[in-house]
Amino acid sequence: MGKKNSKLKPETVETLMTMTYFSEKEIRQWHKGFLKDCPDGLLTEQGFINIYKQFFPQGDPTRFATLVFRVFDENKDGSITFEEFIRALSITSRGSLDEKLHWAFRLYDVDNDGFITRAEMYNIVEAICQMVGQPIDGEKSSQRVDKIFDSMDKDNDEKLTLEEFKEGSKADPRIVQALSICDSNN
Ligand SMILES: [Ca+2]
Ligand SMILES: [Ca+2]
Ligand SMILES: [Ca+2]
Repeated sequence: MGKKNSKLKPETVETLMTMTYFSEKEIRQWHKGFLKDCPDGLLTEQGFINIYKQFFPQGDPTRFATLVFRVFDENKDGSITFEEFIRALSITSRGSLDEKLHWAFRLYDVDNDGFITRAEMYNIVEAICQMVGQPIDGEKSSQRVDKIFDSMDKDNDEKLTLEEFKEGSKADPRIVQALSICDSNN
């Protein structure tokens, strides 16, 4: 398995160039870095969590990293290939607002049923607060999540469609910065 992934075939680079916003040079550079961390070409869930831990030493990013992992792992086989990695990276770093919001929607929609529920929204916000080491301030934070959820849920059916989520996020960018909800001081 390792052999197969250790070198980027020219046709793979071609495909990735059409599927991402990266140049050939960038793709090759990312691939080099990817192989350094994952010599067999596969990023596991634990490896993914460990990367987050380097960036958030003051909190516990395990839960959030696990949630992000499932969005990266498109075919749900339990590991991230370089192709999956670079596609997600392309959207989250250079994608259009619509692409980023669609990606965020998939993150929030933990059970993949095409809707975000109130519980799913709490879940993400809590995971983010844990990651930055800020215990969620129960009442205040849930009030804030409720407020965001209610303003997005135009038809009041207690679930957000992709459309509602996109419209709501454009009207209130706070949701894409869920971090602000952790901070009980503002
Ligand atoms: Ca996979
Ligand atoms: Ca859902
Ligand atoms: Ca709705």
